[in-house]
Amino acid sequence: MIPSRKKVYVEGSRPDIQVPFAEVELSGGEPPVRLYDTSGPGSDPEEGLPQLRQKWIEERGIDEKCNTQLHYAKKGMITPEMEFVAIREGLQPEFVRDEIAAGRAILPNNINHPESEPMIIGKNFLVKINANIGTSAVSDSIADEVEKLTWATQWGGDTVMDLSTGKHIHATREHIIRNSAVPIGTVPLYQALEKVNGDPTKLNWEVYRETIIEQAEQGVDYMTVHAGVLLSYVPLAANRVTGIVSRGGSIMAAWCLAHHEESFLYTHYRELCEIFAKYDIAFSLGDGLRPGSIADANDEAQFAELRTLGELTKIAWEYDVQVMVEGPGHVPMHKIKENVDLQQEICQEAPFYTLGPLTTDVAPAYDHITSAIGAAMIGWFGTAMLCYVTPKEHLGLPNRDDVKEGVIAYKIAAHAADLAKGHPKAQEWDDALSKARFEFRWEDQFNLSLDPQRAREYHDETLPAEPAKTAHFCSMCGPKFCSMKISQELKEYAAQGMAEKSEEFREAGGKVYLPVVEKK
Ligand code: IRN
Ligand code: FE2
Repeated sequence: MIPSRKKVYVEGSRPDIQVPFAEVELSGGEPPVRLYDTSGPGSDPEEGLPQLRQKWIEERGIDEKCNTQLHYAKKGMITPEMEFVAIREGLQPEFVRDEIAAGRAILPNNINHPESEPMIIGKNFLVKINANIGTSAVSDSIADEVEKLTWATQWGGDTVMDLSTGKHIHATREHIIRNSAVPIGTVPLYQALEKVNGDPTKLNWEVYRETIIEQAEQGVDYMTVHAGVLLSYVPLAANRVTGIVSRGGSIMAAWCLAHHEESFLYTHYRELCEIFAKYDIAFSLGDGLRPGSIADANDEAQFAELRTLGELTKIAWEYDVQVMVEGPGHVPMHKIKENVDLQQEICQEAPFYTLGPLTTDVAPAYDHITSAIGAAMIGWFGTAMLCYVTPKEHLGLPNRDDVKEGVIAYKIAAHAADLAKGHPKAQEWDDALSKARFEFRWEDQFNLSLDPQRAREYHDETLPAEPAKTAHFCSMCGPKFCSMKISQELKEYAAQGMAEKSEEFREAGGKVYLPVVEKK
């Protein structure tokens, strides 16, 4: 939890539905503001979190075949999980149920991850963000990854994907899941590849299936499955500037070419649906042929795969399995809208989950910015979740600072989209901060911001003294040129009667800027 915020809980229709919010206390008689809170209750990494949902899961009873929220929603049931997200989003439980039943939203939570606090991904809810973490062959420390999880959710990550490769994959994931109050996603293909010593041609359905079950048992909530990379699509990417940039996509393309066979993910897809239904794992249908450069955006390879993802979405629904669809990548601004519109049409409004997109290729080291621009746009157009990009994208594995930069950049994008979409709760937050700014309640302004710590630090860099926290100016314009100060005085004039005051104003020489009162 960000210091200066207090965790409060709102109780649902039963005492064990306790929905967390981050409350910001304000001065000047203003009511406190309650913000959506992803930080979780906090845990001892060795012990893990309490099992919040265990009772709800047991009460329903575990069915041999299907335990999904989609299944319950279709039957007209409002589960405690659905009520939880309704309170979280400030919406009616019946609306939540209906959106899930229609496939327009997913509530990802594996029955083996009872520690998770329910959340929802869908275009009619707050736009969510995902943060990727994970060890690689050149950097692996379990403690570091658990710490990154806590860090990413503290700053607002709604879900976290563990993309670990290299050693200790199983143990790293176990620690992450047991300590995670947010849904955890993975790309099981990465671990399957480790099991065949990194040679994609040695992969097969059996190894993949075994990996899926191993991760399902641990409690992975959603899995990226690159089942749309078909043998016949691989040549479509041959003439691209950057070919296939998706890790999963390139692994499957290599397998298809080596065997000259249809992808085993595609041919065994129905078996996957059966497994996912049992654990309530959601599909995140991978975009293995997403564009990896501005030049390749919206090309035939990308849209051919999207059509297959539409077909796979419908099959998942036959099994009552929840599904979202992954999207690009690198896309210039004028080609972004087409991506959402097509995905929504082809996949019958299943939630879209995109990686950025990056709106230009020329700013390595700043790709959290190039991509947050695209993310804000695509979120506004109806994308439900945005996968963050850190400043290290294309350059290296992100460290703790990069994770924070990425999360904050994406919180900005998601919130900007929420405002543009008119989400009722979004603007309350802006209004509270704007008012604090206008009234020079500096502490309130810091505390309400996405990154209170940095806001305060930047302010204090030039005006560290305590009185500056109530001063009616900052060092940007100084006391003489502060527009907010001047407008406040204009407001006072207005209150006193415009006509009289404008007379006074003219008499005083008509100067907009007020003289500085020199200290003696
Ligand atoms: C999201 C949307 N499109 C891709 N992503 C994420 O990118 C995906 O969920 C995963 O976390 C990451 C890497 O995927 P590839 O490169 O294996 O496709
Ligand atoms: Fe890229």
